[in-house]
Amino acid sequence: MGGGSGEGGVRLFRTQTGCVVERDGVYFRVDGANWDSLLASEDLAGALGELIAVLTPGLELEAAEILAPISRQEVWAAGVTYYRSRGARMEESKDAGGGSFYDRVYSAERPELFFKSTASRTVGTGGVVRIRADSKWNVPEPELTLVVSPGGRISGYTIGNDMSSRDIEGENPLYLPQAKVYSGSCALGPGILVGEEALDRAAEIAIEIERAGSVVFSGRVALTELKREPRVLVEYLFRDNVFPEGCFLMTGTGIVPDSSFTLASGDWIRISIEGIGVLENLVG
Ligand code: DO4
Ligand code: MG
Repeated sequence: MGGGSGEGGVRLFRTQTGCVVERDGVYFRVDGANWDSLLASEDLAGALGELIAVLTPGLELEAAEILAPISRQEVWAAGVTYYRSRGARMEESKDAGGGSFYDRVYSAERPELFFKSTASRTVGTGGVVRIRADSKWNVPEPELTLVVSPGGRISGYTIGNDMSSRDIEGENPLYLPQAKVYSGSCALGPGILVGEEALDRAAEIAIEIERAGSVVFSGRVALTELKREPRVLVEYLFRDNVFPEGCFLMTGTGIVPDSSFTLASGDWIRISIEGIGVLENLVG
């Protein structure tokens, strides 16, 4: 199977034929389970444990069957949470006078949080992410992404790609929503690693971009470089906001290619985090 990581732990997948749970490399199809109801659970690990206790294992799951793990949830994102992101934003916006905003937000108590996506703009593993037609400088942003319950609990983790138009963002920080939110600007997947404690906080995020059979960019960063605690990011997001079906919160990028790099149509982007799996997308 292409979707799971085959490692220990429980992973939940949204597929063309319903919800599938993987536990220690064994797959269970959870007939009749509703994705939004599962993500609204305040104890996702417990709910899945009860469901699979009465199911027979032995299912095969093809990577092509896997859908983006999102239905009615909103996707939000944190920014400038790694030192590398702070430096890259200051550099790209220096002519617009935006440099000091990024420096200040990196060390401020309140994090940068912005609305990123809905299901209609989001693709899963194997899907096609897009470059804006009016942009010439584009990068993927590989990000650990929190799956959060309506009560603000971290139910699990997935991989996110916060596709970004650096020329639009760099021209003026007020253009951020246009640089970040457009059709095909977000990828999530492959599935959800269930449980707040399930993630090895010493794990790394790795990315590889392949063009015409050659790797044109690769990078990795340890999650220990993330400046802010995931729980604190969630706490700020939930201040005066309600998420009846839960939500996703991208935690920011620690990998930014050099200024000479831009994505091209036909590139393959592969982002991996140990324990969660690999999110693979074609640039359309
Ligand atoms: O402030 C601009 C966006 C930052 C961002 O998306 C990131 O750091 O990942
Ligand atoms: Mg980002």
